[in-house]
Amino acid sequence: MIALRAKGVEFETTYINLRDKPDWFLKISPHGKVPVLLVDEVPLFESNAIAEYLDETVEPRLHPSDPILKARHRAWTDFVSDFAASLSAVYYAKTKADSEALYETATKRLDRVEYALSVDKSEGLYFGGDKLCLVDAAYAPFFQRFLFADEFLKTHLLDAYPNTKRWALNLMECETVKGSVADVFEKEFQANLIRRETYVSTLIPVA
Ligand SMILES: N[C@@H](CCC(=O)N[C@@H](CS)C(=O)NCC(=O)O)C(=O)O
Repeated sequence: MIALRAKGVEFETTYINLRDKPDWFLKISPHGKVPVLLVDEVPLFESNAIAEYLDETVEPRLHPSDPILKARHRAWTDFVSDFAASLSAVYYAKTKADSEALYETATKRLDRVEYALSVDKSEGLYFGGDKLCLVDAAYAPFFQRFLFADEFLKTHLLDAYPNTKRWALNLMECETVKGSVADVFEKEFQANLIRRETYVSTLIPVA
């Protein structure tokens, strides 16, 4: 969604209930997961594959043109699944103790992101400079979720990683990122945390 918005592509979004996936969706999504991008009736799946397809076909390019830098951006984009899994484990934990026990892995992954920023980030607000790149598009959704949960969990995990924290906060201020989620995002995310009986959901004041 962020890559589509960054490129100014016209697209239509259909949100589905992941707890009750419609048949038409199961037919087009090989793993039953979102996102899926339908291009001329052909379903593309896996965020990175979708982002790469968009980058090859639509201007402006969000990957750097230099092949070495592009390979390094791709490598950091590949790391997002490990990174996201470690942060989501912290806020999906069912007890305070379980959540805190997961800080260590999250810290190791944050350490790698801090390293990525120190060696491969361009000057500017985002990973690729003052314009979003595909590394930004890959990480932003996970920072969005973690920062929402962390308002209540108060892990302070990002405090030890100043470059990561600044990057995450810059992404949260970016209109392309902000507009990439539905208006009900926070409400739905909170409902998901409650349904999963997470520790963090017990800390969120009832509206
Ligand atoms: N590696 C996939 C992961 C996609 C993924 O895990 N999507 C989640 C939502 S963020 C999903 O559809 N979960 C539903 C399910 O697994 O049933 C990608 O990047 O596209």
